[in-house]
Amino acid sequence: MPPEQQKPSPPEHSIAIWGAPGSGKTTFLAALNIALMHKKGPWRIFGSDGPSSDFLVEMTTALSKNQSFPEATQAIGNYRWVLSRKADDDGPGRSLRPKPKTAHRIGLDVVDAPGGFYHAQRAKAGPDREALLDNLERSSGIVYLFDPIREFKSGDAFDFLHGVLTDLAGRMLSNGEYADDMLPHHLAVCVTKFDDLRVLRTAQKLGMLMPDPDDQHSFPRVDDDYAEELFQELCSVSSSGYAGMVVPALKQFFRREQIKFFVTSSIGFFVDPAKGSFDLDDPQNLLPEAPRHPGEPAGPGGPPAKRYRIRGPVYPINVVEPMLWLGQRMAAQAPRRTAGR
Ligand SMILES: Nc1nc2c(ncn2[C@@H]2O[C@H](COP(=O)(O)OP(=O)(O)OP(=O)(O)O)[C@@H](O)[C@H]2O)c(=O)[nH]1
Ligand SMILES: [Mg+2]
Repeated sequence: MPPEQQKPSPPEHSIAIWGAPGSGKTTFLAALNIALMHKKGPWRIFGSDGPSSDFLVEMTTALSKNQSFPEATQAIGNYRWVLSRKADDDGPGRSLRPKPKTAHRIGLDVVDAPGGFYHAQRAKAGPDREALLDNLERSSGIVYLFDPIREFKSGDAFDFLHGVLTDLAGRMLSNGEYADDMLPHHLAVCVTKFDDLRVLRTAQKLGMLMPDPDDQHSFPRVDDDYAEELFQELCSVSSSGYAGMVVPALKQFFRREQIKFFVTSSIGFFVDPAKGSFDLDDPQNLLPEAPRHPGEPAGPGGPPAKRYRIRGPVYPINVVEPMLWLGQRMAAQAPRRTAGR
């Protein structure tokens, strides 16, 4: 490659994915590549090393060709990716030696941990709790996933938030480095599983559904401006009643102007391949899967007892947007000094 075309590696911005077990963290990451391809926009993603590339390839295949969800995560996974924006194509230049076009890159170092590690009780979180906190401290962006379906059944989102949040605040704020005593991260708060009928119908009842003008299937989506309101509404069906404390807890420690809400689905809605269209009366894109053996139990804090397969092609909704928002915000910010770097 001629020297003028060589690009230095972009600075990496660490992003942690935070959420209860089964809230959809790994599926969200798995859907990223597919989401970017569907968008046909200028952004692409590729791995900076072999294992990070492998994850993108394997997960894209699992979600699309095999129509299967990832297994519950067992150990902290670290993926180094580059989000790259193609240089604008401004047509043939007049110069005989046109300047090579330069892509815009955002380096991401993404950490995905088993949801159980976030449990408020250290004994339940296990020995990797410190490693999890190290990762959160090093990250400048966090994707926080709230799963309304789990909340409806188990009502424990707050349990998987407040212990780690308090520990993180203790680690990062106690030495007075931040004058406002607020955590410096950018935080993308994502309501997951928007495709689930209970979430979709709630949004519909509240008059929040609008077709996405940018997609050929006119899938409904909830505008980011209403995402926080939908989150609050879904909290009211929490089986423990504690979900209402999730957003106040986040706002206690993260700066309001650095939080953005999104309503997301990693698998999106079902499109009948024969008709090629979306039907609001038959939107679900997952099917229950038979147990692998009779009486198969749920693991401790692990995946739901009932397993699902994906029904048709995956059309992720609002999966790229939180990552790009974080990536762009972090790239615009001066790098933060962090302990342990
Ligand atoms: N309806 C719907 N279900 C989803 C979606 N994403 C994930 N799921 C369901 O949630 C389950 C758990 O998803 P994972 O991505 O493994 O969740 P996780 O947060 O990584 O779980 P741990 O690794 O155990 O912490 C999947 O097996 C699916 O049943 C989605 O976009 N829509
Ligand atoms: Mg996982």
